[in-house]
Parts: sequence; structure tokens; C-alpha cells
Amino acid sequence: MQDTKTAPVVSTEFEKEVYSGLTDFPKHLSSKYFYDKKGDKLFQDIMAMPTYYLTDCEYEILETNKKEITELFTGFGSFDLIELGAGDGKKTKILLKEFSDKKIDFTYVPIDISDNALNQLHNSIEKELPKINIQPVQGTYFNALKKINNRKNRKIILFLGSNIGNLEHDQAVDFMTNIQKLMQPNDLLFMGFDQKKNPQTILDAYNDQEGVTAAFNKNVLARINTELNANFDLDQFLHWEVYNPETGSAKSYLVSKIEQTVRVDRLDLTVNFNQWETIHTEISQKYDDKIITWLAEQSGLKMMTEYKSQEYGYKNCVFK
Ligand code: AVI
Repeated sequence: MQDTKTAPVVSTEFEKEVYSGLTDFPKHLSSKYFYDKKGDKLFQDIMAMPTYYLTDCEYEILETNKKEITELFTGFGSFDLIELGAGDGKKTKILLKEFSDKKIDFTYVPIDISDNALNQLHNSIEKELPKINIQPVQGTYFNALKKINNRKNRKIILFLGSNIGNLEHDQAVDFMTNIQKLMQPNDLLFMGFDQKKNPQTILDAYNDQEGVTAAFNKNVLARINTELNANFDLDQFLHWEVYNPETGSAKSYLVSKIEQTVRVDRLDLTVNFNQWETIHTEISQKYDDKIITWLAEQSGLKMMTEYKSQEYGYKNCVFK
């Protein structure tokens, strides 16, 4: 007899990725789905924690070098300041304020996957820096880059927070190559890279005692529960961080504490977990100079200059 059971309608990117990630072996889910209203707030809380040194390092770099950076950016007249993964824009505001005080002619184009983060950013810029011309674009990096491809202005592209680290090396090369292809001779790319350091410092940054990072990691399950009508019991999963000092990859997992079955109604999917089975959820790659040079070479980018933090090995590189 023919099987008349219809295949589940898996239409959005989220649905497709959750379906393939939970039916794959080993299981995986993308960290880009950490970010909804709750996830954005949790990430802001993470950035405010002293153990998450990345934010303080980049803040210090921008604050210390803002005059030199302004000269570098404004050497060729007006520009679009395009920020990929803008989030709450807290660090970028150091530059925005400097540009605004110096009456520099530019348009701020923040790009983020989260509508909620973009709305909050838009409102806060209108309040704190009302003279700034802001044109937010919602979307994933790749989709948003396509949307802005036809803009005629000179581009300065910001990719802060070591966001590049959330991509595997081959994806990072693809990503940087795509950016390079969009760049004209006077355009610049300004990127943050977290560097290899004492492995314990890295583990502490991704495994806080308060459990904020754990809640952030588990937020992908919370989203599947609410958006895809699933019944993950978040307490039955453990947040687990590993760091490999040889490769520089910090990886986050959710580990099933028990043997369990989870139902995702919207996908008509039943997912079985063995006890201690994992879901890989995030990579936060740490770099050294060799890897950064290799990434730039592979992507056809030339390093112009770099700014280093005093403590905790973190750097911002400028490419053209
Ligand atoms: C956004 N991204 C660069 C952060 C990171 O460090 O990988 C996200 C994060 N995950 C856990 N803590 C912070």
C-alpha cells in the first residue's frame, strides 16, 4: 500500500535548518538562531560581564585610537559606514560620536538579523546622536550584503566583536571574499579578531558561573519550542564549552542529560536523544597572526594597519 503520509511543510530557513540539524548525526543547530528579543538581551548581559573580555578590549581599542581611525576613514570624503551584525551598537557609538562631533559627512547603515536589536539601536541613535543619518537594514549578513550592493557611496565596512569567529574558516573565507568583491579601491574593511590566549581565560568567557551563557545557548531550544511548537525541556540539557588551544576553536554544545524524546510539531518531527548525546550550537574561533594573514590572502584582501588591546590579546585589523 502506498504511504499517503505527507511530508512536513518545511518552508522558512529556520525550519529547514532546524529540521536538517536535528536529523543529522552528530546533531547541530546554528548560533545565528540564539538571537530573538530574549537572546539579544542575554547577549547584552554577556557583553557586560567582566569575564567576557572581548567587549572591553574592543571598546578600549576604539576609545584609544578614535582620532587616528577617524583620519583613516575620512581620507577620501563622504562614505557609508556599513556595520555587519550591529547589535546594540554600543562600541560603534564611540566612532559615531567622534564623527558627529567632527561634522563628518557619512551615513550609518547597521545590518542585523534581529529586527528587535535594529529597532532599539535606531531609537537610541535618534535620541543620543540625533544628527546622524541612519538607514538600518534587516537580514543575514549575506542577504543584507546583496541588498546594499547597489549603493554608490564609498564604503567602510565594520565587522566588530570577533563576529567572524562564529564562522568556520572556509565560511569565513567565503564571507570575506564576498565582501572583497563588493569593495571599490577606496573602500575599507575594519574587523575585530579575538586571539589565542590562556585557554582558561577563554573557557571562563564562555562558561560564566551565573549561567547567562548557558541560557543564551539554550535560547535556541526555547525558540524552537515557541516558534515551532516543540517540547524541549531546557533543564534536561547541559551547556558545555570546550576550547582547543591547537586549533583556536571554542565550541559550545548542548548535552542531553538523559535519554529523551522531543517532539517538534510544526516540523512533524520526533527527535530521540541518547543520554549524553550532543547538539553543537556555536563556534567562537580564536586567531593568531598567521591565521589572520592566511584569511586575508585567501580572500584577496590587503592588511593596511592594525590596533591591539593592552590586555587579553584582541585586535582590530583594517583591510582594503
Ligand atoms: C557574537 N559572538 C562573536 C559571540 C562569541 O563570542 O562567539 C557570541 C557569544 N557566544 C557566547 N558568548 C558570546
